[in-house]
Amino acid sequence: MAITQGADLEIVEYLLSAEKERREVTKITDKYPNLTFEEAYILQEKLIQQKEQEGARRIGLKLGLTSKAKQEMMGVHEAIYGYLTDDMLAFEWAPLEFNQLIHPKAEPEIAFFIGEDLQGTNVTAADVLSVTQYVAPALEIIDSRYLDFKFTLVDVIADNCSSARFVIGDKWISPANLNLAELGMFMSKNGEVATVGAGAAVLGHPATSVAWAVNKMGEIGKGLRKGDIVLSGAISEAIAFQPGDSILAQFAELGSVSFTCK
Ligand code: 0L1
Ligand code: MG
Repeated sequence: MAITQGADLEIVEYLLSAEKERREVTKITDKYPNLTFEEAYILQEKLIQQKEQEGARRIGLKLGLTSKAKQEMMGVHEAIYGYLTDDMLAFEWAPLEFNQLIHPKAEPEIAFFIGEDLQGTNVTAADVLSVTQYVAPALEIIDSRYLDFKFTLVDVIADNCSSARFVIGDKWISPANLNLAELGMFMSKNGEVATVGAGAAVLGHPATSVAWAVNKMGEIGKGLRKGDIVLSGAISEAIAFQPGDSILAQFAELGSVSFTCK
């Protein structure tokens, strides 16, 4: 163990207070350079349990580092996952308050609404699609608690994969007749196109990304539950925004999702 007993709660408190007080902190591997992946996921779990004790409810999962470009940038070959809680849910009609965040960025994603429990270690993309009731356009707002958004893989896992908020559009449709890999998307800021991409940017297919997370969770006896929302991973790079900015992601066939920031 790279972290001693007691240090885990200290780390959780360190990250949670940074989030609550909206301030950047130095990454935890500066103090614990030998932290392992397993320990980072344990820290993430403890952080979410602490949020639950404070009244939050787990409502799903998010994938991170799902593009080859981002994995290469971080020098890794695997995606990561974190949890969504109900206090992260933001709405198209309610401006996002910048002063509740540190240095947010928006990423376009495809959200999956899971209609049946799904657990295992050999789960395929087809299995994921068979339990997916709907897919919908989504924007994730990431907001790393670390200084300048700089971290190692274990840092970001412990920080619940930079998750902060997410917005889901109002068009929820069955994935049965959609080719999610070929689904095109552009994201704009204040009416100007900022990024473009397609579903295939997410590990080849967004359902493959969700299957990866289910298998990874399966190794520790966890899985998806009926009613979970899953953000399958970013279709393009994230873009930073400021008060006064409007962000929109427009997906072919899936419609659009947007928010404004005040
Ligand atoms: O959701 C994401 O893809 C972000 C994962 C963490 C990496 C980052 O904060 O850029
Ligand atoms: Mg994301």
